[in-house]
Amino acid sequence: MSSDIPTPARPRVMGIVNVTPDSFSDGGRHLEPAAALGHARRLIAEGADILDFGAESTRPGAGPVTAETEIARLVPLIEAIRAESAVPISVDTMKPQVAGAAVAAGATMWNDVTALSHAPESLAVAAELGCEVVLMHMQGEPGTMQAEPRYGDVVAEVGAFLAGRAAAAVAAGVAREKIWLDPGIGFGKHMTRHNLPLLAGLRDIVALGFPVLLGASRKSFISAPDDASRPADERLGGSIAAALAGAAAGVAAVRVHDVRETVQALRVWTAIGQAGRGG
Ligand code: HH2
Repeated sequence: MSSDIPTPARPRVMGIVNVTPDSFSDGGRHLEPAAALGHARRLIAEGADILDFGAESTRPGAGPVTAETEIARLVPLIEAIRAESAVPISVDTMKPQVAGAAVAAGATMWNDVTALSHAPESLAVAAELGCEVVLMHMQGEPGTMQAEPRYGDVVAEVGAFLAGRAAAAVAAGVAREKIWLDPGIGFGKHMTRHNLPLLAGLRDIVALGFPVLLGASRKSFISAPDDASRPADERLGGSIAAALAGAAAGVAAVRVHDVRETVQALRVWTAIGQAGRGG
């Protein structure tokens, strides 16, 4: 017996490949090019639908990285994966030069935590590249954003910001169907007062009419309702809980470190949604 309840398709799973010496969640384990390539291959084998390569950490206090360094870390990896797999590749960078080099190497998505506002030419470069773009919300700057984040209504304010950046991107010539939105969990958000309401209010962000990417994996808000002493790589349960909250709200993709476990959770969630009454 089939269910009458419409079941949303499961969100796609974006696997994170950090090529940084100081990423908050995996401590730069993948800085070595060979290690990063091996990690990317493993995430593909585990069922990643998209890979997100980043070479600059946004962790508070992380040192700046030049465009040349980012390009030198990213391009060989993107080329190597492109040569052996058709998996869509995203590049996590705020620098238009890096996005351009990554797209030339085979990336098809520019994931920008500054929502194309870091450089004056970011919007025009995104239009020119013609790739998909992720516009993420952040309050403040990476180095200081967690000092004292303030909102009246966090869901409404993040939604208004994202709608404004999407309009700016369209005005600059980015095709509407290439635009993704991301509420930016942990980016200038109080652990519980802002991150949890944003996760609870994701439907309002989805209702803006663009695919939504949710990045909650291993973030520190997970330790607030749990054991605050747990390090980032012991937050799998909370990461999956957040991914399922995203799935229920209709997000299009989740950005995660633990691909195999997240794919399994989403498959089971989808199967439960599709199950009939039984018997
Ligand atoms: N979070 C991080 C980095 N990039 N991009 C999007 N679109 N959404 C996110 O939530 C997001 C992101 C931070 O996570 P991680 O890559 O694990 O750490 P680091 O910034 O230290 O590289």
